Amino acid sequence: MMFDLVIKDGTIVTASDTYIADIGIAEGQIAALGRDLSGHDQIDAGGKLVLPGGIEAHCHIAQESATGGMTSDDYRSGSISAAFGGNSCFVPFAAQHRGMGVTETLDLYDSRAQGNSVIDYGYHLIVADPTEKVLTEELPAAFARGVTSFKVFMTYDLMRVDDRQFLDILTVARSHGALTMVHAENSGMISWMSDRLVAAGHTTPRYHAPSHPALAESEAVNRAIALAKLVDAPLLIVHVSTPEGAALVSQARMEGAKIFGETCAQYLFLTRDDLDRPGMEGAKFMCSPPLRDVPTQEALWRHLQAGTFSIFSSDHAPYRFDETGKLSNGPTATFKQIANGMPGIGLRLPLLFSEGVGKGRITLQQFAALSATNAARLYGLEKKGSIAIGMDADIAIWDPTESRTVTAEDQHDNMDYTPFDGWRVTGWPITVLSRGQRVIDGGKLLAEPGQGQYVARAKTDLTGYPGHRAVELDPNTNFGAEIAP
Ligand code: DUC
Ligand code: ZN
Ligand code: ZN
Repeated sequence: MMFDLVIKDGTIVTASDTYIADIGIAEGQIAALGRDLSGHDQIDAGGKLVLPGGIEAHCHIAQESATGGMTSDDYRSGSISAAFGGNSCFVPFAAQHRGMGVTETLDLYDSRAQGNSVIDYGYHLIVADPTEKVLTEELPAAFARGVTSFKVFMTYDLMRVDDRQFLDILTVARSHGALTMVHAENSGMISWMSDRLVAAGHTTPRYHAPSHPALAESEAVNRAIALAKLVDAPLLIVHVSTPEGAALVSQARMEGAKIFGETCAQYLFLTRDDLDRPGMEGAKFMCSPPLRDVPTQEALWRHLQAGTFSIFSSDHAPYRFDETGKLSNGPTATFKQIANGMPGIGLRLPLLFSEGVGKGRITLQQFAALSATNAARLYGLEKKGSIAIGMDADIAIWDPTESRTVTAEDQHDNMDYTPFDGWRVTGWPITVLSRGQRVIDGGKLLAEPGQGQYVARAKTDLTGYPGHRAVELDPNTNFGAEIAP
């Protein structure tokens, strides 16, 4: 048989195996794995690593904040930067703000994404206004259109839900098989600390770090896990930045609760000392939760190695270092008035490869799992995340020996800086295919905007998670009250 495309002689890496074989691709899918395959088109991958295309599962693209600030990347520039960084699919957020409907929100993001993305995409829905209509009609409708993960915030006055609303969302999500995601920080601790710091004249970017104490994260992670356990709902704690938060995730997983964890590149590679750069430079390193310290980095690496974190993301939240972004409240704004977030969608995988695989911290299998496979399973991307017959031909070919020095220009995004400027990385994705089409090859973008398609996602795979049933919700032990979801 003649395939449309054959990738020849590459070293195929999946979350379980490494082996040399050819890949035959037909109609956008992997049709054969073998030797001496022939195709109308061919890529010689001898000496290269052939991995599942990366899935960037936490990024903010064409998204307004609650106060109106727009990210600098849209679906065109964001997807291009993601593709240059080895990704063939991404799942940005669609943010409901108060007063907006969920269907209206998803329609808006459809209009932003359609015709623009060069790689396949879906959305996580941010729920900031869980009205009765949202809970009973619109979240089920979102699920039906393939949006199967909902994020809530425990902090930010204009976004946060209270514990009771959080329980309602967890319960609706659970009843449909959706995954709830949470930004877990204690709101009162942060606003109390922030106000005291500013009142005492401590307003520069470095004070963003003490304004978000580690205890604010661990308190909220503990509470979020308790809420999820009460109703036996799956929950992913996003952007975990502290050893204490990670330990709580690990403990809940040991108990069999349906708890998942995510950490992000910046918490492994940067520290709060980066916030203490001259003038307003530190603003480039402001994200929430904030950067911590070197012992924290080491602890988070150990949790990554041990499997506490299923997901490793960039949390690409791009705001330029100018009046459209970080400096929109002027050059002397307090840390409270500066947009939170930093770019990194094009560097998540090169950094993890170089610092993780290259320095012997993780195996190639762990790299494949963290780049794509785990996200595909957790977020219901059934045709993605592995190299196997019948899967979409979403593939990244890496040269493990190519060394590069990171520059902002090389990110192909709409940003004017990268927090990783000057980093030296070894290992680079040289070819990226999406459904068998070349998106990136030889350092060039070959895909047209709009080539990426919306992917309706399925349920989270919870096989192997026994869960936790609170005795108070069990009719056998609550005097027969049938109130469980
Ligand atoms: N949460 C995110 O997930 N990203 C950027 C800022 C934030 O609060
Ligand atoms: Zn968040
Ligand atoms: Zn984020």
